[in-house]
Amino acid sequence: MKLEFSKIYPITDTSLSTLSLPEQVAEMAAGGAVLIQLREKHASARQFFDSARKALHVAQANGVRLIINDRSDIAMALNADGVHLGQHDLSPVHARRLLGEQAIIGYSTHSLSQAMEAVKLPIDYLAFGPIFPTSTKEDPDPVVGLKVLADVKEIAGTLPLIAIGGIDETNLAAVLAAGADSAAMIRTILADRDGIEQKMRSLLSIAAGHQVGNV
Ligand code: 3NM
Repeated sequence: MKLEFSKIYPITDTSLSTLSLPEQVAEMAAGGAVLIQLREKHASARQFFDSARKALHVAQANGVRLIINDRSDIAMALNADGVHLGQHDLSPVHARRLLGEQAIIGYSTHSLSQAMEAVKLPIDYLAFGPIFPTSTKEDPDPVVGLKVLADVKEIAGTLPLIAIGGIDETNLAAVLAAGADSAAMIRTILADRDGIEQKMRSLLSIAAGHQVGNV
């Protein structure tokens, strides 16, 4: 499989951290991240491209794969590892056409019906959320909860399932127990400017302690 998932999928955010994108990537990589998503909702395309290019150098120097949020064009121009698409972005079919077979394409879904449609698309992982309330995303979809996450696991089958939205140390084990292959997180990881590396390590160790059927 072209995509090896860690149980923790960190996402950058320059509105929640005073660190730059390359600095956030460096900290996340130091803490053990293997796949990082660059999410930048307010920068212009050119600003995002410039900081993403620096972040990609940091990621490559650390053997980490980098996914660009929303922007297939920026992912393509940078030759990044892939793109993460929302329901209003270019569709996975067209992103695949642009980026090619090797690119990692992730896709956000927020309901059972969206998940059922998503599994027919040329994607490498399915994201589902928000599992819990989140203040990080502007205008989030309704909270879906752990029970529906478990239902989506059935729909996803062997397609990696990433849970997102309000996940932290207190609920991570329950999210993995419900069937998520990985938990994507923003605020929990970035909250303490000086503690990103340490937070990554502690989340990875909580995730490593989790065993299916033993929660
Ligand atoms: N997407 P935090 S929830 C970016 O439901 C994003 O698809 C969501 O941030 C979805 O870990 C969300 O700080 C925000 O809650 C996740």
